[in-house]
Amino acid sequence: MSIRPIICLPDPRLRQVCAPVGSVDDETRALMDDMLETMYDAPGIGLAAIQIAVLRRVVVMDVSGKDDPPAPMFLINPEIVWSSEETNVHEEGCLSIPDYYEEVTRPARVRARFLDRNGAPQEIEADGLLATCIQHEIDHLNGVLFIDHISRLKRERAIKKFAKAAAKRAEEGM
Ligand code: GNR
Ligand code: NI
Repeated sequence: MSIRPIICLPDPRLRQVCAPVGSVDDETRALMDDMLETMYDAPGIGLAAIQIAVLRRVVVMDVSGKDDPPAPMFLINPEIVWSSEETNVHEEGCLSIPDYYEEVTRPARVRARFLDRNGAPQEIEADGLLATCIQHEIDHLNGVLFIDHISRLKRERAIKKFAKAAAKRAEEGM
């Protein structure tokens, strides 16, 4: 297992659409083990493979509380098959948009279908933080970031801030 570097805004790879996993094999499981270690190290409650520059439809999550035992989840080719009319507002952050937080409105409950670590089909119904996190992660697989769900003014401000920081780093590196 190893911790992999997390790519950040404005890296254009974050805007790519990820390809489905054809078969869940040892390579997929090794990728998920690296993702889980990277996520716990960050620390975060979810991580999509695209965030470590692997353009595959693979997600790991753990929304257990800090005083609870770890509860890792592995989602391959996840899809939302139902979402509630009722919405929920939750403050979101993203390991690929460090130190930036905004409230996002999303469906309060969703049902998701995915393949587990063994390639077996699963379906779960989620609410609360788990529902928010699943939607945030599935967005990543489609090149969508949580800032795409906030006002255009706030989004453009955030993008500009990260573009400036990247330009400054590039300049310092020259
Ligand atoms: O660690 C994370 N916390 C979080 C908080 C609210 C809504 C979504 C998230 S996911 C985020 C980790 C991440 O960037 N996953 O893609
Ligand atoms: Ni994220």
